[in-house]
Amino acid sequence: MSKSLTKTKLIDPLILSLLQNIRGHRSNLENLKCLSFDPKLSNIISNKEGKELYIENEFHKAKGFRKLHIEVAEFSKRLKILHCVFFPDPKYDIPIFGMDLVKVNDIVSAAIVDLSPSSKNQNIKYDKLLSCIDRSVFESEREIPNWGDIFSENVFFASLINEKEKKAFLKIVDHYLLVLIKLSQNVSADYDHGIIEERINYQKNYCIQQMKNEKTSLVLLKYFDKNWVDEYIKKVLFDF
Ligand code: BLA
Repeated sequence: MSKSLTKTKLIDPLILSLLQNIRGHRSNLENLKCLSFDPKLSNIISNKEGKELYIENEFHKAKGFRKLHIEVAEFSKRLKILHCVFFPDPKYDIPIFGMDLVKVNDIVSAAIVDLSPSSKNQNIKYDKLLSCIDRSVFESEREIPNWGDIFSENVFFASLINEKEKKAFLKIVDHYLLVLIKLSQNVSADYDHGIIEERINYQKNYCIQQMKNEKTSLVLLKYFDKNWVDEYIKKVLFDF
């Protein structure tokens, strides 16, 4: 049996806490099912010296969500990543949950979480639930790059330096997920083609913009050839 990063002690404690939290919320979704995916993509391992690589992917769907993706990755034993996007089913008025945590050695250089708009006339009701979070403990909030116009006004993006900040980030992720799960439990499917089409286009645009983040591809290109990376980004991370 292959060794699993998330089932051994190898995993970073902050990433493990986030992962457990996300999985806990995911388990509250109605009609949760595994998505069938190429098994070659669920566990990607290389032990080449200096180029060690470990990627674990989980793919599910649920009522209101076409794809719930969690990825845990470790590159060359020093770069650790937790990536998660919950893509809503376009029939439902549910925002896109996205988070990314990038840890280089012991520093969390990037911690980002958002419930991003999935249409123009999004359920405005969730704005207030997010804007009330306390950001006062964070010393290094970061500026969203240009491609990040897909994120909501309540996107959170910072480097995490101390334990207090790491705990506070965990709480923010927990809160955003709680809001997401509640929203998804109170919403029913729409059948208006115009609305559904608009939501599809929003998800396309979300993916197109995420693909402009060269930092994702630059890491992968150190371990895989360009074709593989392009396919992985288009089909696994940001498909539409
Ligand atoms: C930044 N993403 C990064 C960085 C790396 C990765 C190395 C630079 C860290 C830094 O700026 O401090 C790499 N992220 C990856 C890789 C994967 C990954 C290899 O997920 C997966 C295999 N990125 C996302 C999602 C969001 C996101 C879902 O995948 C947000 C919801 C955001 N990542 C994001 C942002 C930055 C980033 C905003 C900073 C980019 C910048 O400042 O230029």
